[in-house]
Amino acid sequence: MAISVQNKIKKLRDEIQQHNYSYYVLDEPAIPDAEYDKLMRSLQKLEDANPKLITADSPTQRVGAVPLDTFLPAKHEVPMLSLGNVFSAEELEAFEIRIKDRLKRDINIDYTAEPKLDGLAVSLIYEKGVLVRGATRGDGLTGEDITENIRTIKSIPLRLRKNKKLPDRLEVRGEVFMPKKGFEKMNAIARKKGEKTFVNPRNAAAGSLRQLDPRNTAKRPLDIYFYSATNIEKLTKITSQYESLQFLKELGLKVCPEVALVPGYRGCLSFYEDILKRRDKLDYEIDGVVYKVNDLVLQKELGFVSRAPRWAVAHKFPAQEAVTKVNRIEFQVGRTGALTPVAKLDPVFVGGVTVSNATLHNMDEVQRKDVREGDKVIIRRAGDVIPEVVKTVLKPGKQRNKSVRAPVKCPVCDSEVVRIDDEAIIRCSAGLFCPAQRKGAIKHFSSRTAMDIEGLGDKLVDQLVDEELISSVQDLFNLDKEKITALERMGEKSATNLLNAIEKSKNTTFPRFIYSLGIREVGEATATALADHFSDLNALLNATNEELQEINDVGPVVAENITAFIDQAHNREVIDELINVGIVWKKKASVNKENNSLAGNTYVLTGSLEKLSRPKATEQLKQLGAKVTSSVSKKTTAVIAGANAGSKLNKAEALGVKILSEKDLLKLLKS
Ligand code: I6G
Repeated sequence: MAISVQNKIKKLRDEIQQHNYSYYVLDEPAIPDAEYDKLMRSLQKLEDANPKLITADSPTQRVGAVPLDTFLPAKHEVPMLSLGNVFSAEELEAFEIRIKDRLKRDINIDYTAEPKLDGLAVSLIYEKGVLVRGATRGDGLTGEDITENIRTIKSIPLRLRKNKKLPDRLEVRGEVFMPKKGFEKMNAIARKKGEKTFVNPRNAAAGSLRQLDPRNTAKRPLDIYFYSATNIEKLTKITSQYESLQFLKELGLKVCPEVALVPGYRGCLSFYEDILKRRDKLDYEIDGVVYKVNDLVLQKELGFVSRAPRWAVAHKFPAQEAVTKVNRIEFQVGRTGALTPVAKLDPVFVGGVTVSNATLHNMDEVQRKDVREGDKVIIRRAGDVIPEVVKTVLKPGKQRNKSVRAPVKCPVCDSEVVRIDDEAIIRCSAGLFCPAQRKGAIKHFSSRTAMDIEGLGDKLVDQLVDEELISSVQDLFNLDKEKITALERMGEKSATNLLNAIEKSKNTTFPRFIYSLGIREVGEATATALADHFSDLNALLNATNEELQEINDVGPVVAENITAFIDQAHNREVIDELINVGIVWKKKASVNKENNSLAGNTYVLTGSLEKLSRPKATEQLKQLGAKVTSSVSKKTTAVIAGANAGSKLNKAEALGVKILSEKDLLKLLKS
């Protein structure tokens, strides 16, 4: 019997919902995007032909076509409270002492720990598994009904997955945010169109959720992590916070993958330190960590104080923005000759360090933000990223200096400055004649991810170039020990160490060598792709533009950069000299023949390794034929976990993937 249209539609919806779950919650897409789009198109076609069968929870029905006049008030059945804050380890310890005092017993307390997202808190209500309302927090008692906008966020299920514990009515809470990558892409497009940009992802998320026309919200790259279900212990047999988060996941609601269960306030502190270190690598902005007593019975016993739970606290990161004065605007010349405007500031303490320089990126940014010498500005420091000027804060009527003009001569070598038509960047035209570009090229060449010359830091490169001991990368291999020893802050021992490190670097790999040449837009991944494609250096040096473009990672611009580089006689000479001084690497074919013992195995590295850096471990595993990836799945052979391993280790445990220590890794590499 032919299946009815109704059944076909149901089957397609179930299938799409299952793929959404795999993609958003498990982070393990089961099919390619094109296949998913095909399913969506089939469903859309069937619904177009049978409009009576359309239901509000169909995946085709995310975006309503009618703009609202206003947002209606949405009363919260259970108030959306705020969280208390702590700013130091001492305050956190005091938080735990308060809890134990209140409980009148000295027991070990476990906490859930999760990043505190810098987004917008929302409350969603599901009735019989179907999303019926989405609301903002508002004043905690009443928010705004933003159901239509919430429905457009693809990672929010319109219908929950079937579950025996699912109550008829369930309220869940979470934080809507805009991933950093999406934010940057959206701002880049707005900039290109001459439209207004958002200052930060939080403002962008808030602005996007407050669109009266849901079709606008649908265009914004919003996402969500859920962090609680209201009154869950009354409705289910769940007894802990951690279990409740697992329950949310079972229902198809996305939970931050970094969530961990940690013992005592000391466990909280190591979680905090680890996340703080990795903060910039996360694709979402966070401003701290939230800890919650894991045991729901203890939570109940602790209760609330002035609209905040006694059993939870936010441990905030140090401030990341500060106001200061721009004393001067200078132009720094980089490795590729690009002139970057840099604001020289009155030193200011921000994000845990004192900052006296902030980048203005390029002249377009200087003009757009209209930053002038003498202005008060907000500067922002996002972890290890170079601090940047966000915007000016001007006093009305205050006299200002003239606008900054782009220099016409290179501030380092006085050569002409050029601007390529469609680039925002201005460049010094002198190439390696310019000492700043020479220094940049040498710093790049010796960096950890390139030739990895230990001990040759930026300051020493500056010194060596300024003292005219070197003027190009190949000069590093002919350095004179006596001359190095005579440099300021150098001794015989440091000079010997440096020369040994330079000697050691001669044994390298083909990808590192390619990367170290500093060809524009050839990063580590492209260098590896080039090394995989070409049998040896000669093959690469004789490659045509067309052949280069056959490589996965190489588009027309990169291919053009590579051919322009290898066509220059000067660059050929440098490469010849580097080979002549003895730089070598193992040939690909012989590596495979010699030892390919890990072929077919896939490893994930997480946490910090003591004996080997992560890039080195990756390289050595690859040399033995293994694949090294960044995400854990059932297909992963083993996860190698160093100190402070976080979510990847948790995921490996959950999936039953083998876990190896650094010691195991070293054994594996030796064998
Ligand atoms: O504002 C919040 C952000 C994150 C929270 C919160 C949270 O948990 C991860 N949890 C609670 C209980 C509250 N606010 C009130």
